[in-house]
Amino acid sequence: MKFSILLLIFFTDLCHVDASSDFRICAFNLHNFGESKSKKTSVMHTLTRIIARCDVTLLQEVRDRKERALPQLMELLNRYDSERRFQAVASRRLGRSDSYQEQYVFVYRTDTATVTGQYQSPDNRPGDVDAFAREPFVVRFRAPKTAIKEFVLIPQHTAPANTTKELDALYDVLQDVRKMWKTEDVMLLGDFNADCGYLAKKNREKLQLITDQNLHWLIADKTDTTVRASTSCSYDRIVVHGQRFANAVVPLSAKPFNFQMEYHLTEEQALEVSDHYPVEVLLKNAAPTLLPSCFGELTRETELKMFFFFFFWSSLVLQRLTW
Ligand SMILES: [Ca+2]
Ligand SMILES: [Ca+2]
Repeated sequence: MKFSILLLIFFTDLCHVDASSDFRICAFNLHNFGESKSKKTSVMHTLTRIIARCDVTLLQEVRDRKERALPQLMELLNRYDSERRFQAVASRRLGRSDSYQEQYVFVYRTDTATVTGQYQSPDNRPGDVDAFAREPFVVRFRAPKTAIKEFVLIPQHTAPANTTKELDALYDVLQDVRKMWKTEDVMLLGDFNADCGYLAKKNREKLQLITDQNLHWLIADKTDTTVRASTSCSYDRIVVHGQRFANAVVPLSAKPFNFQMEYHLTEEQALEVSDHYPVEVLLKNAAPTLLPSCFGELTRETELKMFFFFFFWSSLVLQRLTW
């Protein structure tokens, strides 16, 4: 009997219960990220440290006209921690004029997430054509170790002067995406400029993105997402759709990441990185599995059957051996 218990311990240890940390989703407005930032070693180092904390990071305000800054950032990320590999999926350059364009970029850890779909919102809804300055570049991720397994991220960096209109149109994009991919598990995230002078109180009450009870705003109003001590605005937001997704979120984990404080920077040094804090949220891990690394993904029922099968046979073998 002792031997069979040892054997059992051996198997459970070999196929260890995965105790990896929660899955972190981040959204960061990099404030004019391009060539000049990429030349500042300390800025690139801080960016690398911030992004390496996250399983998926939405980067906004990637300007990078010469397309060198982002590859450089990816190289630094992949050198930072040899255990973690990162890849990026980027939108095309978006904007109403040739002189000012931005890209949405999702950077993700290849061992915890894979891209299973992408969709550039065309911004051509009848009666509301060209609602967005930077129409959402929607990406679906599969993350098998999370409780939700697969989810869609809709990014948005609104044009401050047009916040209300763009947030209204964002609600329509959410409905389109739900229908197109037949999923309820959608998160909207980014610099919505949803505070201070850009979103009047009277307009909030009209926005379905705010009033719809199926939408959970995880970064509360009055949360300061700005680096400057002189401003306190809740511009950057994370919103999840549906109860299932809300239940998959670690309670109270959504917050800005104050990298200035965390990395002991002066306000001036922090502002060189960005005038925004990243915002982040944790997703719960999937229910622990008994034999994941040996047999891939199995149902709970199959796992239990296999578990007791090993236990039974190891006892039997032991009995034979000890006779
Ligand atoms: Ca547009
Ligand atoms: Ca502030």
